[in-house]
Amino acid sequence: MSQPTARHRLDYQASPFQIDTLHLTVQLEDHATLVTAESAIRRTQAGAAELALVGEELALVSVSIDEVALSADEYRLEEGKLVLPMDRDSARLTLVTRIDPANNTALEGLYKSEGTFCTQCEAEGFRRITYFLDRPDVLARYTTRIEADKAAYPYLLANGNKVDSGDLDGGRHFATWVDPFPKPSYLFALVAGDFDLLEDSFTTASGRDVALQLFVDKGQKGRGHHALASLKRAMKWDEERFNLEYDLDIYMVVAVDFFNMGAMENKGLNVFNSKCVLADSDSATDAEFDRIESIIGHEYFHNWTGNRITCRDWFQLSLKEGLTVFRDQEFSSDLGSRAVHRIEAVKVIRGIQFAEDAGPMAHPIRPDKVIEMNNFYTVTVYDKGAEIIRMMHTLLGEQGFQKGMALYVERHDGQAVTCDDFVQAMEEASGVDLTLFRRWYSQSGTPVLTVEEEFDAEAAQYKLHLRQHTPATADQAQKQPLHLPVRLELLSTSGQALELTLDGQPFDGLYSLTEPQATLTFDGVNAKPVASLLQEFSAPVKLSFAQSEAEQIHLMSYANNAVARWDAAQGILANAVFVTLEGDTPDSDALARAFGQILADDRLDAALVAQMLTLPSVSTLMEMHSGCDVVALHQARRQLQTTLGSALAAEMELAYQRCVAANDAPHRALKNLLLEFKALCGESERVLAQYEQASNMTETLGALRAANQGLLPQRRQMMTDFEVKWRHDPLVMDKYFSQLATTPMEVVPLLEEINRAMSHAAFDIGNPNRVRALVGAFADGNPKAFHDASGAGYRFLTEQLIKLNGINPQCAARIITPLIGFKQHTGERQQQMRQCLEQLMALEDLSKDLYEKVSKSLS
Ligand code: 7MF
Ligand code: ZN
Repeated sequence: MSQPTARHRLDYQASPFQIDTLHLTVQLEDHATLVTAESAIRRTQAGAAELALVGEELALVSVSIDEVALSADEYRLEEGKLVLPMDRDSARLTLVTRIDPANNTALEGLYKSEGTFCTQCEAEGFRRITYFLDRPDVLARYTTRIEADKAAYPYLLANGNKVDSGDLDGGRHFATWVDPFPKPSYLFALVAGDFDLLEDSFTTASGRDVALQLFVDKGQKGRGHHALASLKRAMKWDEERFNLEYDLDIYMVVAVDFFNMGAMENKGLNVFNSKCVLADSDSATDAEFDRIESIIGHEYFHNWTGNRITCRDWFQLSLKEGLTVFRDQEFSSDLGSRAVHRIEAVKVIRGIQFAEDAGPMAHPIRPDKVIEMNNFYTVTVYDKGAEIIRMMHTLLGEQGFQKGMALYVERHDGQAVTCDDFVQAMEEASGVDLTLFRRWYSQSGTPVLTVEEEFDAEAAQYKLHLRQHTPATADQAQKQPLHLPVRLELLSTSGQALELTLDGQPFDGLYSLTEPQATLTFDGVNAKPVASLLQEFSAPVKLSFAQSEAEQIHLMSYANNAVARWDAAQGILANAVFVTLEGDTPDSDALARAFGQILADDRLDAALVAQMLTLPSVSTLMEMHSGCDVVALHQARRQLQTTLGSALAAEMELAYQRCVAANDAPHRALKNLLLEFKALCGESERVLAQYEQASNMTETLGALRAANQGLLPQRRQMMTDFEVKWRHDPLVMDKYFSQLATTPMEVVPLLEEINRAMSHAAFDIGNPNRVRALVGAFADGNPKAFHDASGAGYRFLTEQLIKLNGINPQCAARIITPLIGFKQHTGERQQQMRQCLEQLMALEDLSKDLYEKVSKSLS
């Protein structure tokens, strides 16, 4: 096979032709689905005489232009392309292609999931349905006629409104759908199957009624109510906060079992991974309920930020994704705890995105060079992208930001645009200069903000010296200074926030750093204050600021901002882990006093207390001290948990009892965290009792996790009980698989158990949820076994990747992540990991998806 080639952002060229309408007829059959595509072609570039359409895995049946059939010597079929003569200003093109949905294990294009036909077209899956201008700047009006067996597929769905339906010969039937809004091909969707249907309706602010329909597997109706209620909340919120209203008469959501991603925002017809919609309290945790609400919101919010206004090219992906993640985060924060949601977002950036910046796949939120687009649906594009939007929100304020949004929507509705068009609208509407800010779109890497303080008691002056520096990344050697909004607060020794005067002006707490360095001079400061810097994580940077433990404890108690208090707690805990790693003992009395006070304070939000007491993840800690021994780090983290658990045993017991009494989601979060501390201290009776008395999945899973993490004697009995109860429910079995895969056992016996699980009736290597629950959780969530010095964990992952390469390359490319970051590990491990990567590199049929990641990591 020829080596895959990269595409470059700067090579963008407008399409010489547009397609204004597309009439699709899809005659569904398992192995021989016929797709007839009639396009209205319009020439947009004088002199263009050939039309090049892209297509993959298609059998071409016939071609005609303006009703005249073309013979095979009148067109060219090249690798992935169909080139047609088109020396005319407009034409009707009719293509017939044949596809094989039942053998489509890649789950891109049209495929069969259990008994359901469904599609996934983002980013470049539409080209597996027909030859087309499969690029987001080609916007067409779609009409879709679906034909299928009526008994097996009573529901035939596509984008827009249903305009016709009826019976056909041979037990078949049809439905025709018209989508009035021009859209790019990646938003096309088609579903055919048999479902339980949940229905509701929503009246928009302007008084239009929208029919809401949720299609789920037969028997799953009871698990759909939360998603439908979430959808109505999302629709209302977008009207209130963003003044954006839904635009069609119907909004459909379909849950499917085989899906590569979480969900997809197809116009009027969202397709969801069933694990991201279905929930009841018996089978889903509180965290999953929250996640469903946010994903339902995310896909709904795309209707404006993504669908009505879309991306010009795929390098602009963050235009819709960064913005829509920002919007779903705000939705969750307005409806629930703002501090806890902010903390969750910060953890993703520090634990996952910083690692991506430090690894071989580093890229700016607007990438410059792509081999396989599917590899760029990353935490950088999504979550760092959302941080970039959030910084604009910080700089412009809510009012300025909303003015910018209004201008963006008014100016670009119905268009395919660039990230720069968005920034331009924000800048014009608010009058805030974003010239320098734009660098966030083109520069990769994590800036380090180094701060030194200086206090002059005599002059009553306090100074902060700020310096920014971005280390080189794999993709970019040279870095420039960025525009960093730095939110800060100075606390007095008694814990009061100081009224600040900066350079003679009243200071509101937000400083814009635009230079490589700057000094902030605060006057009238009589005693050395304690600085709380980068409050709310006001910029996605690493902060380097030497503070004593006493100062951090001061912040943890007195900072006015809850995220800042959490951040101080995390700093204390991270230091204590590193002290333990060095073989020293942290001052457990001081820790116990500080955290004991938090545990005892029943006025605090229990979910926030849980966040404060959660030790930074191993990946977050690795990002703080790259190159350290990951297994030793994991052990040190464990040791500190045990130390805290025994030092605070009495306080934890009291808090646990309070949580039992309160019995709501925030208290369940804290209760499960406390149970894990107890398990690590060997309190096995308590764990078993919670398992046996559990009245919802949150409590059950909390107990199961505690038992497994603490390797308690009861763990096997509990796991077996769980398996017997849920063996016929694959979504719940995913929790079982993940618990097993993340158990901190020795690698050899663990891999035996994992291999046995792979032949469990509920396991299916063709289902991405199962693969992620078992193989992904092992590689990503079990540092002890995965990184075992023998290399057995790496070799197991490699075996699975070789299988998945031929089944579902996108799924393979997702779970390879822990392997390609090998350069952050110790020498011995690097050797073992490199060997595995070389073995993959030598595969004859290595997919583009894996090739891009493996080749980058080895170079
Ligand atoms: C919330 O972005 C945040 C991110 C692409 C598929 C959903 O709407 C999407 C799709 C991937 C990774 C993450 C998310 C999505 C996709 C996602 C979902 C909910 N356009 Br790949
Ligand atoms: Zn999205």
